[in-house]
Amino acid sequence: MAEEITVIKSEYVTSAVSKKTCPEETLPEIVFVGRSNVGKSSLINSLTRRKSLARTSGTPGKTQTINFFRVTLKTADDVRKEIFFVDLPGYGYAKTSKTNRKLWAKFVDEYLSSGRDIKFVCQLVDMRHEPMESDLQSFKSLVEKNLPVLVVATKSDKIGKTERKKHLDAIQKSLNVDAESILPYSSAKNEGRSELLDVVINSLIE
Ligand SMILES: Nc1nc2c(ncn2[C@@H]2O[C@H](COP(=O)(O)OP(=O)(O)O)[C@@H](O)[C@H]2O)c(=O)[nH]1
Ligand SMILES: [Mg+2]
Repeated sequence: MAEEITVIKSEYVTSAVSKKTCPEETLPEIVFVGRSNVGKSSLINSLTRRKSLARTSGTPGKTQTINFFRVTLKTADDVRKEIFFVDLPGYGYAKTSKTNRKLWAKFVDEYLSSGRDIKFVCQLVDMRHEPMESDLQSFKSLVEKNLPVLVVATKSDKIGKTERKKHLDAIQKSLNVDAESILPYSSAKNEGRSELLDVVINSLIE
């Protein structure tokens, strides 16, 4: 393990607004989902070591498209792999209307069920708080679709070392997953980056 994975290229491909506007190209896909403002765009920027590949914002609820990024990884033994990172629109934005919420669910559901080569989904939750009802719903619907899910606990830099275990335990309990299925991540400090890239590479091999 602890293989050195490097991201040698990353580029924005497209923003899809329907199943039809997703890229025709097939590549293995790693998907990121979570509440607005949980840190999805920051995570993609951290993984690719790009400052603003995915736009980040202090104002939640902006991204209502499925954004595709083509990423080239290189393993320690110089094997190159192309994949898509897929940034789903954030859910749980309080100011969004019911109609919008339904449209979101339909669109995301369609994408997740359309038979694309999804290797796994990162369900992001804010490490500072217990998962909210919308997080539980999202997680449950991924599991129901038989998609492998990795829970990524974001903004880990905002939690003191002594408080970490308590917060991770609460998330674990609430989602009813093993401790190994939760990865603490800090985009600010790149904590969890090499671990997540390892999971990505392993998902391509299996
Ligand atoms: N301290 C800290 N702030 C973060 C981290 N990740 C994201 N943020 C901040 O949280 C806000 C929302 O992040 P963003 O990536 O746009 O969230 P998104 O809506 O899920 O894409 C921004 O102000 C980020 O700077 C992190 O790991 N640590
Ligand atoms: Mg975003």
